[in-house]
Amino acid sequence: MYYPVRQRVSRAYAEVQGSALAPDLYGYVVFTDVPYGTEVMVEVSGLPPYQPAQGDQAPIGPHGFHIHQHADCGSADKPEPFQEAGGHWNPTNQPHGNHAGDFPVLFSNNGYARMSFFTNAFSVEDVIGHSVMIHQNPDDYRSQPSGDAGKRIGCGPIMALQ
Ligand SMILES: [Cu+2]
Repeated sequence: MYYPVRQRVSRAYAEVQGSALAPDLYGYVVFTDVPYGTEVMVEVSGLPPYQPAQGDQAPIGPHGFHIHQHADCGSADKPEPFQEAGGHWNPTNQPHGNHAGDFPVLFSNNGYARMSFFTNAFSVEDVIGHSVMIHQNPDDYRSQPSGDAGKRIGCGPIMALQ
């Protein structure tokens, strides 16, 4: 059996920059059109050190990870960074936990994370013009509207590739 390589594969790319809360954070997310959906691959370094929960303070890490509405990662230095990116991208009007851009949490390995996963919740084209966002705290996949994932530490506008 012969398996032809597809002539046209769509990809999108986001370069992730840290906010003042994680100034060394840097990395990328690649979205690739695959059979039945989209593969999302992320590689980042410079995540903050893990801190366990203390009292009513949420743990730092693993990190909530989502698609947000706007491809605008301005105000990296404000106390509440990246507010320009808006709230969660939620094209099908679902509760948080089932937003199209609700991703698995990102686990840090001494600041480094690498993860890939599959989703059929969107195509590559759908996410262009939005942004990826990494949060300080874990996502509980329950609190509305954004999983109580805390402040925004990394952001990248999603752009079409090639
Ligand atoms: Cu988010």
